[in-house]
Amino acid sequence: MRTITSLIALTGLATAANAQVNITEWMYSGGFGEFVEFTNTSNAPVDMTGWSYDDDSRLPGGFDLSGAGTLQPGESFVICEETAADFITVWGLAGVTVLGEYTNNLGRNDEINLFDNGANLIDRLTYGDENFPGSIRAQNFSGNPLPGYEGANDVTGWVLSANGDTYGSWTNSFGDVGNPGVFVPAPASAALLGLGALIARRRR
Ligand SMILES: [Ca+2]
Ligand SMILES: [Ca+2]
Ligand SMILES: [Ca+2]
Repeated sequence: MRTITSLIALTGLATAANAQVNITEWMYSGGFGEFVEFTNTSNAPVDMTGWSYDDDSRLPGGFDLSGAGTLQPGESFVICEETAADFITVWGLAGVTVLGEYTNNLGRNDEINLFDNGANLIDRLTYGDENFPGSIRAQNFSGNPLPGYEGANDVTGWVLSANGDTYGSWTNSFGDVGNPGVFVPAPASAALLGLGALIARRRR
């Protein structure tokens, strides 16, 4: 029995160590509320049972992400403040897991925290155009990471969605622009463009 328990513990550890789920998109305010997207950026499935999210504290357990089930490599899911059914309708989604009606509130300057089933912090994005001058304000247009910025907690490497961009963004029925439920990493050239914009801003 002890051996079995140890084996399970070991397996759990191995899973957590290999688990790589990242914050890949967020909108703190829009015509249709707010949302956050998470993506399995590893090459192995990740069971989200026991994982959680919070943007009001740095403590695990704020909002349960177990409902996301097992995420296949490259698969994304979304959490939002509206009902999941309404979110799916408004954005015209198909085959995307949406966990709705969370009671947190993303503000203009805030922090997204992702915890695994062992209460370990897996990813964090601290953002805000007021706290980080020159960074994006993800209002009505969601934010997306430039290549290499997933998991870096550096919002200066995030860019706003634009209709038809390389992230696959579109406009929902409330006029919000984003790409919830799919994560298409930007081409490496986008990093150069982003860097150019940063340099231009610093020169000004
Ligand atoms: Ca908050
Ligand atoms: Ca909000
Ligand atoms: Ca996305």
